[in-house]
Amino acid sequence: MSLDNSNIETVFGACPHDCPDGCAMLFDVKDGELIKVRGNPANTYTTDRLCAKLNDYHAHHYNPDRLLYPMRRIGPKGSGEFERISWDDALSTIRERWQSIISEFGAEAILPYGYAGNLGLLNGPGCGDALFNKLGATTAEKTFCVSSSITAQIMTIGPTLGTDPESFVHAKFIIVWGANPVSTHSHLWPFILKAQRGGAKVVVIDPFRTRTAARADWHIAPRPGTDIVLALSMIHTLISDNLVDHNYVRDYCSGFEELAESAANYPANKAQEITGIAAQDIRQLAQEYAQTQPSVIRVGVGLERHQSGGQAMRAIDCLPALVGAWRHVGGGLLHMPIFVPTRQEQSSRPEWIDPDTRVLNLVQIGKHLTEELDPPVKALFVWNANPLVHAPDSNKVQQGFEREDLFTVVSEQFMTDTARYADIVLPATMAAEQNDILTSWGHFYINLNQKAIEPPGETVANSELFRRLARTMNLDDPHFYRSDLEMLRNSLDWDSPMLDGESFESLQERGTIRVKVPPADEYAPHAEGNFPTPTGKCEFVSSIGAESGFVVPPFRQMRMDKQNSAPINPVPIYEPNIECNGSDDGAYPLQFLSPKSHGFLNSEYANEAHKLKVQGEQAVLINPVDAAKRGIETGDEVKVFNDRGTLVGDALVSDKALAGTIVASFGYWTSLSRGTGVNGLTSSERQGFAGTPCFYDTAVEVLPNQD
Ligand SMILES: Nc1nc2c(c(=O)[nH]1)N[C@H]1C(S)=C(S)[C@@H](COP(=O)(O)OP(=O)(O)OC[C@H]3O[C@@H](n4cnc5c(=O)[nH]c(N)nc54)[C@H](O)[C@@H]3O)O[C@H]1N2
Ligand SMILES: Nc1nc2c(c(=O)[nH]1)N[C@H]1C(S)=C(S)[C@@H](COP(=O)(O)OP(=O)(O)OC[C@H]3O[C@@H](n4cnc5c(=O)[nH]c(N)nc54)[C@H](O)[C@@H]3O)O[C@H]1N2
Ligand SMILES: [Mo]
Repeated sequence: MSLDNSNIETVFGACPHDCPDGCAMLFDVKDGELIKVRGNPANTYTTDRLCAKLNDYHAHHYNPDRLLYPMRRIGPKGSGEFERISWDDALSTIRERWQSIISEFGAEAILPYGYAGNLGLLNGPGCGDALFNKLGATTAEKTFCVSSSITAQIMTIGPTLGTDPESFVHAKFIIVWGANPVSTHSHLWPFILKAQRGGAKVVVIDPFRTRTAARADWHIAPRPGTDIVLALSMIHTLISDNLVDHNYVRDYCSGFEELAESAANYPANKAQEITGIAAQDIRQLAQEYAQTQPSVIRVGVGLERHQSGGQAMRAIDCLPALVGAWRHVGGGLLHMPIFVPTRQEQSSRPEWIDPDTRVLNLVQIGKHLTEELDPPVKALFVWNANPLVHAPDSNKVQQGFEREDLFTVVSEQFMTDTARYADIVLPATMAAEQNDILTSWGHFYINLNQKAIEPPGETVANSELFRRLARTMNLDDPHFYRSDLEMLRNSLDWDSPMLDGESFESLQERGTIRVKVPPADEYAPHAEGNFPTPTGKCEFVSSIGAESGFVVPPFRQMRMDKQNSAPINPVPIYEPNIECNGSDDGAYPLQFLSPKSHGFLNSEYANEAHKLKVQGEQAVLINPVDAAKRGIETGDEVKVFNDRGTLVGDALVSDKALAGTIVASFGYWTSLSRGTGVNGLTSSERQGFAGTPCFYDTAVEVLPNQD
């Protein structure tokens, strides 16, 4: 902590949001008040700049709508009518209800619902799991995000950090594939821009002309869900045009023949029919990608939200090895450099789970709450999550939350759509009011977050929340009673070579540390193979995951039900979308995409007037061809609907949306909307491999709203 002459104390902060940028921050405090939040320039990736959402983050802490006290529901579920109660009252109610549910239905009738509203090692996704593991509650799978793409990566190139985002400046050909960094991880963009200004060609592959696509040298807009065909066709061109780095493939890869066979199904003409991209463009893309080294690919999560999204990732993961891009600094692929040495057992304790314990995937929460289950879910505990906005088929989710016999507790900062359905609401702190360590899923740094101000009202950090709950439930394992400091010290494996020379003390001193890999200007992690797969090779034919259909990523208690998951084809193959399969004669001829907004962070900030003003009301982007057919003009109020639900928004007629698709941003709250949020339309039925929901395989119709 440093003190300067203006009486401003500055401590280290770390952005807790679920975002690949994971910014290192500085909290400025004066007279006990957080007066400013800044980027910490010591982090050369996230720098002193914060994103549009966080640049007034101090004010977010003082939002008058924050929940400050425990509350009990007094009106009907969903009404938002609550009365203040004490923590003791809240905790004893929870104990009584849980105990009676356990004695009548068994502990599996309790379902924990924690997700990624906070990514900290103390307060993040897994932080409550140990308590529920100990109670014998149902185990929750959480496969909302990156589950299939990270599984694909582990199956192909292994749990590698991949290309350092800071070395993108050395690339000469950059493909941004199914990602929108200008909006969703804006600290990558300056590195791409620097490369572009130095002559690199930037290609964006996205059905929607995003802010990122608009800045690209070449925007390629495939039909959603067909990236696997595009990638396999590129591979076919690489092979037929003799652009493969055969020495690299011979020395460091396996399964070339099988991959070549799968790719041979998609010569450019055939791929054109499926993807909608001209055959000539597909060939040119493959040729330039191979011949312009270093070439690098940034993959996002957009393309995994389809039936063959995971397999598309597998095929894309093969590309840099095929052209030898890994040989170069700035070449290769960046997806999720999450493989820093955290000690997961500090939060969740998988060894406490009885192998027979029921596993439910939270993606299907609506189904679990409304259909018959044995035992039924009688108690839900929600933290770090807003399922009524983020989970698919949200009308069904709401129906489940309306159940009078369901005892729901929600720990929240705001009265979200979900909190409105709680029986008990517990108030949660924000970043500057708590301690944590943050790793990132977009860069190579670890950031310390120091408590800067006193928590308002009776808010508590998740770490303290679960201490209180453990005490309430009379659990005696010391795991539950560690102090924040003890947890902070132990949340990383300081003996790992990746943290060589660093310690908790050095993190406290500098606030941000880089894992011990060579500097970005020298780092070429797979110049000589060394892929952390079982064979040490880039596995075009995967040796893992194929049978069980899943790989447990080394973070988040994600996929558990080995038995219930479909086997994964070990060679990338194409499976067409199920709902949006190209026939446009049905009642719902359009494909509905609901990517991230520019102005919100998932559903966070969507309740703040000034953020809403910047982001704008829910817009519905529609291609001029589709708009003309329906007599829709920009500014018209339209309804987008299918059998599951109806979203109401303002039409924006634009060729940014590919013909045949509708684009509406994710994040808006149903309680503040004219219809539902985007997930009123999506289905929870179909999941790609490793459980990823097919959010974007959603068929809809759009019409002027006359209701
Ligand atoms: N501003 C902002 N930033 C965020 C978030 C936010 O809500 N707002 N959320 C955070 C979170 S949780 C995440 S996971 C990341 C996600 O960040 P991104 O990886 O950028 O993910 P999305 O916006 O979901 O999708 C990216 C793009 O994929 C495109 N897409 C959809 N279908 C396909 C397809 O079939 N093929 C291809 N090639 N592209 C397709 C969409 O049109 C979209 O533009 O962003 C994080 N950062
Ligand atoms: N249609 C569609 N659906 C999507 C997506 C999409 O692109 N389209 N994206 C998906 C993706 S990638 C993701 S990651 C999920 C995101 O889903 P979530 O991770 O659930 O994200 P949010 O909806 O922002 O909800 C996080 C909640 O946690 C609360 N919170 C934050 N910090 C704390 C804390 O310290 N303690 C407690 N108790 N609460 C806290 C916030 O106030 C917020 O209400 O949504 C998924 N759903
Ligand atoms: Mo996400």
